[in-house]
Order: sequence, then C-alpha cells, then structure tokens
Amino acid sequence: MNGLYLVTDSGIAQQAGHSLPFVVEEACRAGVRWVQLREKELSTRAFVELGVVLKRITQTYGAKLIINDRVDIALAVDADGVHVGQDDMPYELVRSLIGPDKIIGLSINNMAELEAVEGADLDYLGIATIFPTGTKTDTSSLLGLDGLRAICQQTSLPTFAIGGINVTNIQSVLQAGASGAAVVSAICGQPSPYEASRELIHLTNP
Ligand code: TZP
Ligand code: MG
Repeated sequence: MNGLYLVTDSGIAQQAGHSLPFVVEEACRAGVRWVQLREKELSTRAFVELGVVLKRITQTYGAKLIINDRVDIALAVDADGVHVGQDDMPYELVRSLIGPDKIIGLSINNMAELEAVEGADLDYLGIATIFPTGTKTDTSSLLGLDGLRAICQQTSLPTFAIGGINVTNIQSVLQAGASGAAVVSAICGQPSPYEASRELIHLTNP
C-alpha cells in the first residue's frame, strides 16, 4: 500500500469547486488507500450522513476510512478506525469503545508526547506539524524535517507526517523516516484531485 493519506476538509474542497464525495472518489480512483473524515463545522447529522457516503466509496476501492475525533460516528458508519489528538478522548477509552480490531491513530506534536505513549496500543502516529500550513490555524510549533526525523527514529509505530506537505516536499518527509504523508490541501484544494493524487503517489513510490 502506498503511504499517501488524504485528510478531508469540505471547505477547502468547496473553494476548489468540489464536493467531498467527489474528492474522495477521485483520490481513491487514483490509488489513495487511507482517508480520514475530518470535519470541524458539521452537525452530527450531516457528519454521519457524509460518513455513510464515504464508507461506501472507500469500501468500493478497498481504502480505509478513519473518523477524526468522533468515536460515535466511527461506530455508526462502521468505519475502519478513529484518529484522535492530544485533547480528544484518551486512546485507551477509544480502544475500549471500538474494540481490538479497529485502527487508532494519535497525533504527536513533540518528543515528550511520543515518550508518553511508548508501548501504547496504537496503530499509527500522525506527526504534526512539519511545514507551515494555512489549513489549520491552531497548529503546534513546526517540527521541520529534523524534528520529524528525531521522532521517527524513536518509534516503531507507522508514522504519517502532516502539515504543509505537497508535491514539492513529499519525498523529503519520507526520506526523513516517515512511513507516509497526510495531506489536505494538496488533494482537496486542487483542480483535479485525481491528478494531484496520482502525482503524490508517484512521488512516494518512484
Ligand atoms: N494537523 C496538523 S497540520 C494539519 C492538520 C490536520 C492540516 C494540514 O493541511 P495541509 O493542507 O495538508 O497543510
Ligand atoms: Mg482532534
């Protein structure tokens, strides 16, 4: 499986003239196999309805669907897993709610947060924030490639780097040791999410 991970933002997709289901279908058609539904503004009803639609699309392509923050929505749509941040539900509780077979990803912003989860029952880590990004305003301080490298060297869990990753720098995060790269605007905000995904996948797998 390639290491490209699409994180959704329906606002950014809309600005580029796309619906979110269109972006996800185009990305999956291009070969993306990790999709995270991350919606901060939606009502619970709209979130769950979108989750049902994305579940159908991702399942068709054999891609994983991960829900950001909302364990209830992950359960309701039978998603493959949940992604939580440092201020969200503790991952031990997420595990007890979603069971042993689902995927749990946790965001790590610095070395201290990594040390706190040594040996934890997690499936992957999201490593943030690598480069400047306009997509998330409340980001942690920037890790850059050196910070990313230091964290990747200290963990045996799969790592997805996130923050400001695009066609110009995706290879550098993999060279720094990340297992994969998670992107929002580099797919959702592009004129062709299909072509953008193809190019990013090609760069991860030259
Ligand atoms: N977490 C840290 S940065 C970020 C998230 C969700 C947004 C990344 O967006 P982009 O457009 O890929 O820089
Ligand atoms: Mg969160």
